[in-house]
Amino acid sequence: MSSIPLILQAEAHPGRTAIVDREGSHTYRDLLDASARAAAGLLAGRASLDGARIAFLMPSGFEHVAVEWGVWRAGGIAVPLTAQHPKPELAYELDLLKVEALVAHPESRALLGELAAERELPLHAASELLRAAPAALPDVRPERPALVVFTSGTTARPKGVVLSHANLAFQVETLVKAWGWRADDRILHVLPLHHVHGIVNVLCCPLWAGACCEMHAKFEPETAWARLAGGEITVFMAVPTIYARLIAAYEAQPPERRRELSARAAKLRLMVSGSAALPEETLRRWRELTGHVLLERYGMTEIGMALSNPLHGERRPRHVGQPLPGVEVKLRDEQGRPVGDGQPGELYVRGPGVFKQYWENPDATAASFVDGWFRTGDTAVLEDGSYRILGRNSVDIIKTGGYKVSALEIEDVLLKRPEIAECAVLGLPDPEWGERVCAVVVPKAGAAVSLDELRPWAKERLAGYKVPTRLVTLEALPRNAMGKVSKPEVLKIVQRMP
Ligand code: MCA
Ligand code: AMP
Repeated sequence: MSSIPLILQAEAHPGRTAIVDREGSHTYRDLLDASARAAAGLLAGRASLDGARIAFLMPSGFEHVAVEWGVWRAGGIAVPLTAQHPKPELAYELDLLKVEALVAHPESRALLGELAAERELPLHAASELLRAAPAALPDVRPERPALVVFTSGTTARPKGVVLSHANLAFQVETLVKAWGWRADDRILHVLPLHHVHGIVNVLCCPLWAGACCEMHAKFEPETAWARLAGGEITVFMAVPTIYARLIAAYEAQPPERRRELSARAAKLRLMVSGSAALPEETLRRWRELTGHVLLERYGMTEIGMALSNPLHGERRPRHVGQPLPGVEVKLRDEQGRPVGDGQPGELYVRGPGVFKQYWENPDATAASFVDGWFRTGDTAVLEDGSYRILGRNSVDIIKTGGYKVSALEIEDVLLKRPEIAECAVLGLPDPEWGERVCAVVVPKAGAAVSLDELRPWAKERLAGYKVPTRLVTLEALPRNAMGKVSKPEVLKIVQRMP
């Protein structure tokens, strides 16, 4: 008997299809059976994993979910890794969390094998775990930690956000109600599975509702269009960059195919955008193409979703709507005083979905809460009953392709290059990526810096979306009266350049 809310929900509809992936269709019964076996394999005779961290690197699909649920059912904390992170970044994550074991797919076996061997950790093959003999499983209480997701902050290294089963259950249940999830829904899943958007909104919500999640290992615009037009998908959710890519792919089609895509996409029940500001032009064009006014919502790794435009009713452009049921929000000025309607302030959030702590980082945890309210670091304004996000409080946080990136983390890596004396990393506004990572560097005397040399080097140390795509060379970085590099001034200089 499990007390994990998501597992209890799944037990209510064993015969329905839970997941469709490149291997075929899998029912909820298949998922419950495979995850129970994975749990037994991980336990290997113990009564419970007691919060041990188990990291796994698997392509999106049934086995990924079965391993994740297996970790949960064995009483462990799931740590989904991503192949986009180069080895040093994965090593940092494993060491920070003191991971107990790794689970690999054949595609990730070589990489995880090295990481496991270097740390003398056990490495399980997912396919073997999923065939382990069943065993008694522990009763995992909802308040137990379920998941660690990494997020970049204004400090140089990413922090691990710890989410409990109760946090996840609240986050999911409020969305299932607000967005009218039904058992006969089918969602197209094209997002990465190491972030809340892909884990909670697009995977756990359908699995809570008894619906079907069609999982694709990678977003590919033509394939996604074929599935959106295939007649089976009822719900789609993505980051603004993906909608921009879909629009570009649509425009490359001949007129007859465009008409067909438009007519078929119009039949979906719901299309949602989030993780970054949705440009008005993307919203307008998507409406022209499909008839759908994208439902924009606002969330964060630490809190799940907080604000959402309504399922029924006005979805206002550039706005993210109202608090979801059970979520409280307020706006505060820099001194922590309330601000009036129409005035910008920092967004604070409270509710059962809000995480309790960053992994073994009490200072960062304490700094992000005031009287039980989580400080998001985003500035927002309330206008005629709907919130609008104005941006991040810190220039050191970049949002690119829906990923949150710390400029300081990239600067730390770039400063290891022998030819770079100083650097400032910035997010440059970009219609496709939201922001684009730009490195402004001062070369050492007599040295030259080139983007062509820098990129492959940086790719071995930083995830692809963190690798600068633009390089600007200056003789010196502008400084403020305190002698610190002034990023607003750097940005002005870069924006004046051709
Ligand atoms: C990739 N490229 C980029 C970037 N990323 N260029 C500039 N900026 C970037 N950020 C380049 C690559 O270098 C490559 O170029 C080319 O684009 C294709 O790279 P690829 O890796 O194939 O890109 P992709 O796979 O098409 O990725 C685009 C994507 C992806 C699908 C939009 O970024 C994505 O899945 N984003 C979603 C992130 C997400 O789920 N965030 C949620 C976190 P070249 O070939 O020249 O090297 S936020 C969250 O969870 C909160 C709770 C919330 O509110 O939702
Ligand atoms: P992450 O920390 O990766 O979970 O990303 C959360 C951040 O993404 C938030 O703090 C916001 O800055 C941003 N974000 C998410 N949704 C939206 C949205 N609809 N509009 C603007 N920014 C958003």
